[in-house]
Amino acid sequence: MSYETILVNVEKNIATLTFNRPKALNALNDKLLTELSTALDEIAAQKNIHVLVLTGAGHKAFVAGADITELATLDVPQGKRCSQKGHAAIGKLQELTIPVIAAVNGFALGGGSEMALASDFIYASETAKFGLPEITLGIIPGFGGTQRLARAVGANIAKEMILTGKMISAAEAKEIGMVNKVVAPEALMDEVMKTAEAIAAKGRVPVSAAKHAINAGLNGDLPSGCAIEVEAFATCVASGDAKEGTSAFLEKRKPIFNAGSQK
Ligand code: CO8
Repeated sequence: MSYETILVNVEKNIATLTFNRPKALNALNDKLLTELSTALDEIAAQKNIHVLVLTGAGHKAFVAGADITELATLDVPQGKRCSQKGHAAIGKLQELTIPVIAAVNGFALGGGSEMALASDFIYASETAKFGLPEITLGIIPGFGGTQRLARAVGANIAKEMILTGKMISAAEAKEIGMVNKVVAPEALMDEVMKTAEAIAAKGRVPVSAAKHAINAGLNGDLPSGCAIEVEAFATCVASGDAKEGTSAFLEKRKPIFNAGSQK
């Protein structure tokens, strides 16, 4: 399916979704949120896709936030609907059973940082900049930033960033634990793809079970998280992936997972 505001490309079991409004630094407008939600449904339905990579078109921005031209005209009910629509799309991203890697290639501000935070982890180019500048616009993060940033980097750092609205460099984002890896701009997609391919070569069942157990556990206490892990582990042991992984070890060969869905 083709879209106006995003591009979706699938190669070797990895989907790349590119936010594609470069003239507006890939700002998230209403149309983009609708298309993102539809694309995520399509990606979830394709069992040959094992990893999703997110990035932004052009060299300047990942996503420079929600589209301020649309935000400027909202009243209270419209503001609520807009925030809920963003939460629904970004929540769907987080809930995908496949891993999502954000390749942040430039500005990731407001809704852009919120989108990246809903991925499973972030790689960034040295030129990337992160921030939740909403306070400067007289608003607050409305696509999950108050929740996901605090969970990712701790409440104190999240409060400082959200209350000042300051931008931070990719290196600072790595230092606070928001970003896993920082590389030269020209190396970003190669690095992300290397990691995506490493994950895509693992079994789909244990990859999604591990993601589910980590995410679900973070929303509750330790005993509940451990109980979720027990269930997810039990699902894995009976899977073809476990059969292949353990047989390969015992037969002293490399495992071949997802044989039916490799293209
Ligand atoms: N929305 C709409 N257009 C944008 C946005 C945006 N967020 N960001 C940049 N643009 C546009 C600019 O208006 C400009 O358009 P034009 O060429 O037509 O004038 C073009 O992109 C290029 O931008 P600049 O000329 O400003 O480029 P600079 O290199 O000078 O600056 C910056 C780059 C620093 C990224 C700057 O553009 C900027 O500060 N942008 C706004 C960043 C921001 O405040 N983001 C947060 C938005 S609010 C948000 O995300 C809330 C999410 C939750 C919403 C909940 C729903 C209710």
